This record gives sequence, structure tokens and C-alpha cells, in this order.
Amino acid sequence: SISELNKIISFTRKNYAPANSKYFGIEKNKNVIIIHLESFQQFLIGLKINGKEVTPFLNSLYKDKHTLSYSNFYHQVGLGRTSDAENMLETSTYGISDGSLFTSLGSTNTFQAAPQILRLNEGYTSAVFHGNVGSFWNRNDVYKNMGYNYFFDKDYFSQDSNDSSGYGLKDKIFFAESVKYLEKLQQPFYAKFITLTNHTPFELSSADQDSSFKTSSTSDATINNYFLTAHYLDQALKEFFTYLKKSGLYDKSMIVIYGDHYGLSNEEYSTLAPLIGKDPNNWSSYNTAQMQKVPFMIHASNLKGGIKSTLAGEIDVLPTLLHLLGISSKQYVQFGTDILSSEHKQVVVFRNGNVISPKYVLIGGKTSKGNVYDAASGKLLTNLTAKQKAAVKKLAAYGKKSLAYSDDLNNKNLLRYYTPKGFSPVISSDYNYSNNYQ
Ligand code: GP9
Ligand code: MN
Repeated sequence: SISELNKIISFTRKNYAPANSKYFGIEKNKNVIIIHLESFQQFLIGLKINGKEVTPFLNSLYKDKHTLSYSNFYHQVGLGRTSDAENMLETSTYGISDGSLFTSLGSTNTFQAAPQILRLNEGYTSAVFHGNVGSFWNRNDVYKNMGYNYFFDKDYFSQDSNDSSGYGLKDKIFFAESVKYLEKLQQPFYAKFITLTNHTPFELSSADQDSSFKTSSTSDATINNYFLTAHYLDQALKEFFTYLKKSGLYDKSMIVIYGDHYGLSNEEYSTLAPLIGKDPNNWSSYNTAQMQKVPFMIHASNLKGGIKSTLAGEIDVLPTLLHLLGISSKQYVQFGTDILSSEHKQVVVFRNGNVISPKYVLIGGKTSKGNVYDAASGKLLTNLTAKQKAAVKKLAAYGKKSLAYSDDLNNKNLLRYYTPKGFSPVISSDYNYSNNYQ
């Protein structure tokens, strides 16, 4: 109902963080290129295996003076995995508690998503590129409801079976074949590239492997293969950047790179631990929470970059990007805050209710009864002081409230009752993704 919606609006307004004037609008009118790194975790950045970097190109980008890089950025997905990450980046609302929002609500819900916001404010054209079938995660429907002009799915790319592995097109071929469509997009554009090869079971034919990179030889084939596909993805990205520079698009674009979620999981962490300088016998749920770190980088030729330790997560991306593009986010119902704002809320809420702050890591944080770790040292805190208890209780309450309000908003489709100034709802029948592109 409207009164439920009003409570949610007052919650998000209270958390709203105004833009930092040093950054507001500095990327105005630039193309936006979002690169979704499948299953890519932060520990890969800088990691060497057999003396060689797994992802040399991303490592150089991470340290580049024109990249804002985040070392404490977390994924917040639930069972909707890729689709949850997409939903958070497009809308700054959480995925749902069970299953995938894309699948269960994406055909019917009213979205206030990036493509429509950018179109209405700055005349952007929007497109998604992905080498899997368009129906996966219900994307065909969801993208229309978000206002995407174009969706280049598997049908738009090579049908040769040698060009695919696992879920679809190999990343190098994907980027290479996307170029002919990207070149024709009306500028400024908002274009999202969802990679695929670095997805479990991390399959890569020997012909696609780089003979100068030798992967690990642990007892766990999943881990060994993960480094191979991550390395392949890194090379694919490097090739794409080469193209962007050659075509001149590079200087006209802001490039946003992020990892969607875990690639390896609990079963693998004890075997992985020594490779990333951790003690497998001393592995706690604090360490598991740390593994939710994924890369987040914003790169543009006019940006003054640096490696930032600001705590943030996927929910915070949209308001950050809007502000960089000179668009106010204040009137939208968003659960994240601009990472560059001095009032950015440094709290990350996981979909399972765990909460991270600069001081504490709350596990089982749905109530204030879970375990509390010291965020800096990873030590389990017992015998909390009254002050600590109060701080923890407040964090747990904030986490619970954010998720509950986001769930209410989405499960009850409440945005259909709210049309912010300057916004107009998407007309999904305007879009048709089958061979509509000349
Ligand atoms: C499928 C791809 C993978 O098209 O995006 O999704 P995931 O299994 O990671 O959720
Ligand atoms: Mn994924």
C-alpha cells in the first residue's frame, strides 16, 4: 500500500548521501561500459601462481592512476547469483530472500533502473551483451522492464560450437564479436557486458589456454581450473581495451568493472587457503565473509584514481554512477549510497543477514545474538562492553530493516505507486530483442 511505500521512502531518504562536489558530474555525457566479471573474487587481484600473475591486465588496471579501485567491496547476492548482482547494480535494491528476483518478479514488477533513469535524464541508449540464451534468468523480460533498448544474446554471436564452452560463448570471442554492435550504438550509451567463461566448472580447452601461464596443481581440480579461466578472462578484457582505445571509444567512456560473486566456495577454501597466504586450520566464518570481496573499479581517462579502502557493496554502485554522470539520485528509492560521498554509509548487508561495518563483522546477524568479530583483526569478540553491544545491536537492526524494506518494495511491487519527478515508467512493449538491430 501507499503507506508501506511511504515508510520505505522515508527510510531511504534518511540514508541518502549527497554527492561529493569533487566528483559530481565529472563523467557527464560519457558512455558507460559495465563489465560484469563472472564469478570473480577479489583475492585473484595481485595473486601469483607459480610465480606468475593470474590476472596481469586487471592488476595493472587496479593500480592505474585513472582507476578508482576498491579493496573492501563486497558482493551481496543470494540464490539469484548473477541476476541478483545485476538487480543490485541496476536498481540499488536487494535481491529477494529466496530464489531470484529476476525469475520470480522480473516479468511483472515496475523498475526504476539505470537504463530508464539515464535515458530520461541524459538521453542515453542502453544495451546488454551476453553470450547465453536470452531466456536465462528471465533476462528477455526483465531487460524490457528495465528499459534496455537492446539485448544482444547468444543469437547475435557465432553459432559455431567451437566458439562456446560451458554456458555459452567464450569471452574472447564474445568481446570481439560485440564490437560490431557496440560501434553502431547511438552515443552516449550505457552498455553492459556479462562475461561467461569464468563460471563453474571453469572449462577451457587446451587450445584456449595460455602456454606461458601454468596453473596450480592442488588436489582440487576446480581451484586449478578457476585460475585458468580467470586468466583467460583477463586476456579477453585486455583485448577489449585495446579495441576501445583503437576505436576512440575509450576516451569517451567511463568503464566500470566488478565481480558478481564467489567462484570458489566453502568446500574449496581449505585447499585454497595456503595459496592466498591463509591458514586453513584457522579458518573462521570471519574468513568466509571476507571471501565475499569482489573487485570494483571505475576507470576513465579523466579520473584521478587510487586504491580506496572505503567499505561498500554492490548495492552502492548505482547512486555512485549517477552522481559521477551528474544525475541526482535523491528522488529514487535506493538502498545503497554514493561511495564517493563523505556521508557514504559504510555498512554492507549480506543477503543472509550478515552485516559488515568498519569495526565489526556480524555473522548470523539477523538478530544481535550471532557471532561478532573484530573487523580489523578477525578475532571473535566475546564479553562485549555495553557500548559495543549497543553498536552491534544498531548494525543488526539496520541490516534487518534494509532487507525487510527492500523485500516489501519488491515483493509488493510498490514502485508502481511512485513516479519521481522527471521519471516516467518504462513501456516494455517498446522493446523487442529479436533481430531488431540493423
Ligand atoms: C548465465 C550466467 C551465469 O547466463 O549469467 O549465471 P550464474 O550461474 O552465475 O548465476
Ligand atoms: Mn554469476
